Amino acid sequence: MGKNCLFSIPEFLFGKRGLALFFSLGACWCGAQKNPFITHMYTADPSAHVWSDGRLYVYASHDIAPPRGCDLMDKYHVFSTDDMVNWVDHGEILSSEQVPWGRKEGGFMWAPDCVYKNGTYYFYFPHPSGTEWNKTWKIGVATSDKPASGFTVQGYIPDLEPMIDPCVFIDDDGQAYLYYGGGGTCMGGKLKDNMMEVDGKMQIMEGLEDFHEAAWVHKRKGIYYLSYSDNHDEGDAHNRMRYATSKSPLGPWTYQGIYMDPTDSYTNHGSIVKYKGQWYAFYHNSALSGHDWLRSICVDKLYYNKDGSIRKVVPTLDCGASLKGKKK
Ligand code: FUB
Repeated sequence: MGKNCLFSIPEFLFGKRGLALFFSLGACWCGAQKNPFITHMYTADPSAHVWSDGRLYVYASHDIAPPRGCDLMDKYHVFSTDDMVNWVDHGEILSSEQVPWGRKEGGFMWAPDCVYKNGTYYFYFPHPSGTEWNKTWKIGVATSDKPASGFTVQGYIPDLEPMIDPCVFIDDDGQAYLYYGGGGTCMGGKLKDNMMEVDGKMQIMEGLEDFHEAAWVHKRKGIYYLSYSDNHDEGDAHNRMRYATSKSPLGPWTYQGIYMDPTDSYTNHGSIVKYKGQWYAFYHNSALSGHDWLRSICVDKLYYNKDGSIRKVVPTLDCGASLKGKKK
């Protein structure tokens, strides 16, 4: 990662109605990748995907100041790039006000994911349906024919246990799989072709060690990788990122180890994606705010060993972002 970058440059701003909202963000004068790569707002839980237009898109949740844990997070933004340096903020794609079945108090739009299938982008988001948020989580589904606008809520995936952090992975044969979890349990199952219902039963993902949340599945050389955050909680150092592998998308999984040590943030949440021949690990930290619940999305290169194991990702910081005194 390049160092000594001084500026983010907003390049284009268009009116809202009918026109796109573009900010070219994070373009350093030195032309290098930087962390955090979004600095005009607080962001968390990056789900990264490469779509057929050749751009890499990141679907993130949005921390809002002043923070109250993760209660007030009520909207999502999408960011994209074609060079890992210049990022476009496509604006808000969904808020809790647009969820007909959502809790009346709003908030709690937590870690989302998005997949593309047969001309439609499916955006999956955890959101409670009741005031008692912890017992009423649903996995909502919104769709659009565009990757970063026009999303309409279609409903939620029925008959799921109330847990969070959906990840949808589509295998080479076109079969889609849903993963989600919380409270120490990660579950996975097949999705029907409509992408809104589970085909059969969700099953516990066996073989993970110390699962907390933030499941993410990717495939490399025929091996499935399930990555997630753990329950580590010591002093100021919190969630680590771990992973397990399998020859099957639903396990059983073989635990492999930690691929990222804690950042300065209480939580971590990652996605792993290949772009233009390079693998990347997305995650978040609290570098801009020094506050656990005002997080910022980051990315660093990820490398595999010859045996397919993941080398520890070393988080980088630059462009003037500084770690401030820790606030909870
Ligand atoms: O951002 C809200 C929650 O914090 C996410 O759903 C978890 O993965 C953790 O990052």
